[in-house]
Amino acid sequence: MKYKIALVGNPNSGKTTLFNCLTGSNLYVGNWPGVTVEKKEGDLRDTDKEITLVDLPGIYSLAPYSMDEIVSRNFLLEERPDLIINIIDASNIERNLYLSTQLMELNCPMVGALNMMDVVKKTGVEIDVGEMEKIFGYPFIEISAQKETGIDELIKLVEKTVGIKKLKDFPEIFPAEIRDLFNEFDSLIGSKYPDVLSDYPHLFRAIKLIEKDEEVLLKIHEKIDLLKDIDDIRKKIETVSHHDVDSAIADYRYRFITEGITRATKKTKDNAIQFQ
Ligand code: BGO
Repeated sequence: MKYKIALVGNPNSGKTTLFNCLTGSNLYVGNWPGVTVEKKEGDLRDTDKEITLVDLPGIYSLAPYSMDEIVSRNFLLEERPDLIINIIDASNIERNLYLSTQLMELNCPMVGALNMMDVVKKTGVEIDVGEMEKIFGYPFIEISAQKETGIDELIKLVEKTVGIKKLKDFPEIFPAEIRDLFNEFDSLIGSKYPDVLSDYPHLFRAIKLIEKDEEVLLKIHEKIDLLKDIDDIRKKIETVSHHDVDSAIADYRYRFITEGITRATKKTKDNAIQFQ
């Protein structure tokens, strides 16, 4: 069995450094089809399994505003990797976990590599990875790609996790009344527009339609009824959240992250620097 896994993370999270640590020989460098964005693939080292690691362009979110975001998200949606390694700059953990909350909606098994732990430890902050797993629903490993610590443990975790068919249920990021609206909208899409993005993960599809994501709208532009249904659900979300839809969705994600990080981290020194 051959596995294809993806390395996904924010720009400057240490992705290139980690990619080099994780891969041995057999590196393939090319371009993503149709664009001048570099594509790197390599075999995961020190494993008996056949695992190819694909380095996706660094991104802050799965919004389609840059070519890097479009390339990364199309790969995740169309190629469906067997596993995502989500690299997180742990010295900037809240901002990096924003992308993670979106990756969690892709129905793909995931492991979290908390990078820059050498920097974090110096600030006197400890991260409880067991607690992180309980809160976020996928396992985490502390690493320093630059100092090459935690890499063997990460490879073992990837080996153990890849190929697992039964996904853990990722936690609920949104409050119940918002989830109910997403579900109501998802049912409506399923019954009224069964051909619309039918191969997309459901929650991702619902949220991207509700956000009027540009790439998604391009695919449904002729469906005037659907656009009206999207406007209706947007109004309901605005009524419940008292915010415009985009801010509401982003706020819920950040609230979930902030609460999670408060539970999973502690300061061990008085002069510990606050996480951003
Ligand atoms: C420079 N710890 C520390 N301390 N730094 C790390 C770690 C880590 O675990 N991992 C990566 N870095 P990329 P993207 C640099 O290049 O892999 C550093 O964008 C410098 N360069 O060394 O490129 C890494 O692929 C001069 O830093 O990230 C790199 O995701 C001075 O984080 C930077 C200081 O890593 C980004 C740093 C000329």
